[in-house]
Amino acid sequence: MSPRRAAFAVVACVLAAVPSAAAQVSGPAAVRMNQTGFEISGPKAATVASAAAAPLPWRVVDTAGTTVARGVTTVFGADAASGETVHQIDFSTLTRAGEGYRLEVANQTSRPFGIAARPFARLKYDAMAYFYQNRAGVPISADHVSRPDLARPAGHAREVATCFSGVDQRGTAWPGCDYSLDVTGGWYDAGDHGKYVVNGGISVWTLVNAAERARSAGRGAFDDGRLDIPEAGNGVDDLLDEARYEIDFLLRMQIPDGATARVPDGRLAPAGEPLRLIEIDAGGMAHHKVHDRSWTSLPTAPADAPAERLLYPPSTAATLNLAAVAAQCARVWREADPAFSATCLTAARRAWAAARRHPAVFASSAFDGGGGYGDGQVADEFYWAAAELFAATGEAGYLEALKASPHWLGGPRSGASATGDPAWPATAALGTITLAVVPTALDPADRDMARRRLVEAARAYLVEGRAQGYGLPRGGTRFEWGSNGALMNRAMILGLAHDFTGEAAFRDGVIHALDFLLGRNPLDRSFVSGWGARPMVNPHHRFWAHSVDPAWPAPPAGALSGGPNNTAMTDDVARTMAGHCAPLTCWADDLRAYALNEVAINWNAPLVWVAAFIDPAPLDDQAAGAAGSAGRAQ
Ligand code: 9MR
Ligand code: 9MR
Repeated sequence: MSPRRAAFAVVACVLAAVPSAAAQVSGPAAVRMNQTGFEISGPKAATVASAAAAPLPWRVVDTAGTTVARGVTTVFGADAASGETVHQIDFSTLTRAGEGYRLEVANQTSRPFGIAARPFARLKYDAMAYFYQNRAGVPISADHVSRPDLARPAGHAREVATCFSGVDQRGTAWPGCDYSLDVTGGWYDAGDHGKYVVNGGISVWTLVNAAERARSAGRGAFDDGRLDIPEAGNGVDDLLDEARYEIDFLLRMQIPDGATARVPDGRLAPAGEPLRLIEIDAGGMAHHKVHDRSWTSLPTAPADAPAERLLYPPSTAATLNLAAVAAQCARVWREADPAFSATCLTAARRAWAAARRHPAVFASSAFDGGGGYGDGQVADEFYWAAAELFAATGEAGYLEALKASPHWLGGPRSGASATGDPAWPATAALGTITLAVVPTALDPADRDMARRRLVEAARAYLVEGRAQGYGLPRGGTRFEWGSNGALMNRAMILGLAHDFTGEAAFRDGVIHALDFLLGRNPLDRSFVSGWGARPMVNPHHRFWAHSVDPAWPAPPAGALSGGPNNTAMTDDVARTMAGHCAPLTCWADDLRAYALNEVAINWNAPLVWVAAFIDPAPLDDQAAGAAGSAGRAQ
């Protein structure tokens, strides 16, 4: 793959003609509800648009036409996020399992829905399949995918890359480096083929946290052999196997001792001006990312990707992501694989030391061919990494660093993400979660404080949800790129609050977040491929590109769309919608709409966490079904 061939990729922004009505889904219904259905004893809610000022009678009828529940709506009124005037319906009192129910209200009838013991049992597995199918470096085997057309040859089978050299988009001249790293493997980030340490970090952490929770709950959903991956049968939990596939890659992104690098000097140069570079001893730091020299077009199969792959300069944020997940790895694999655990611990310590030496090396986003993932605030990454290193080692030095941090025992709002959700640039809550759930030498009072902070955040999410006509546990009218992923991160905090308190309202809040994803939204869409009557079908993805060329596969089930975005409407489709859509309707099921409808590891990972929280048992667990509401008990 020469740089010369990469020049052809400048056509990246010109896509093949996209069929105007790409989505093959049925028309919208007036009654919006979770299209997958409801748990027997779980909350059951729907939203219907109506300007009626008084409550409206509703009823649920079964397939025989018998009324099985009735009541009146709650008038919600004007709902700014959807741009509608709505009523809410709570039919939680209906607890009889069945199929083909319909909810009738104000001359409107919902599509048929079911009530079942475990409607979401499969979701965690579909959501996990996303990761195997986006592996770089190995063929995706027909043996492990749900349809033959999803199989593909290995992409970037031997990925040996050197550092970007040349002049970037803001005029900074980068010298390159005198080494190459073999960075084969890991997952592609999203619809593009970039691999970004910052986003890999939060995604791995979330999956490993889900694996630990599953193991401590003793329900076995991710035991060896439960996932359809090549490693099934190796004696290790499959969720850990999948996470390790990314950890192995992240470890490869660490710079060898003795290497130097030229990096930005940490001062913020005015936009458009070249950065000032200084030379540093870079051993132990992590390269921020590896990606194509310039954007490739869609579709592009990973195995045919034409562009040269390059390492981009190291950053403090990437180095701390590596420190955090490598420390988590050292702890979690200690018994399963002591040698791997030791490798992880060495990498984590080296990364921590390197980040302390160079605490203000920020990634520049002025490169073509990949996402930026720039983050100018790394106090939260320092805190997260210190928490993981402390949990792994119990050493006093890391505890001192934790206590000195502005984020010490801080909840999700600590870390300054705009919405108060954990996110790739806002990782403080991840550290607090680890301190709250992992047995460590922490003073129990401090551990309790960490839990309290998470519970406080979860309570605030529930309060916000009451101000939404569609019930999602998030307030306001500003939705960012990847808002569905943010919603799943909130649902994870709600799930933890349920673990800590046992309060049913927190679990109900998780269901309300899933309700939104799976159909209770003003578009009457499910944002998860393969789930619900009107699923997302046209993601921004270079291989699952069926909507632009039928020769390419449609997505497998279980991929989560980025979701409504009315704040960063940068792609061609979003641009034409800007100013014309109510906040929660600023979305399109269109491959071209990467700001609205991309799929990504950091959005699917919390979907896995949440789906496993709601239903932690394997599919064939009869006891879980008989229990009525799988996963309700801790
Ligand atoms: O395909 C790219 C997607 O994965 C990114 O999220 C997005 C934003 O960084 O960029 C996409 O690539 C587009 C590029 O930014 C501009 N030209 C069109 C590219 C393909 O849609
Ligand atoms: O998820 C990222 C979002 O928070 C940013 O606003 C956006 C623009 O910088 O980039 C998103 O991440 C994309 C990344 O840059 C490239 N791969 C696809 C990611 C998801 O769209």
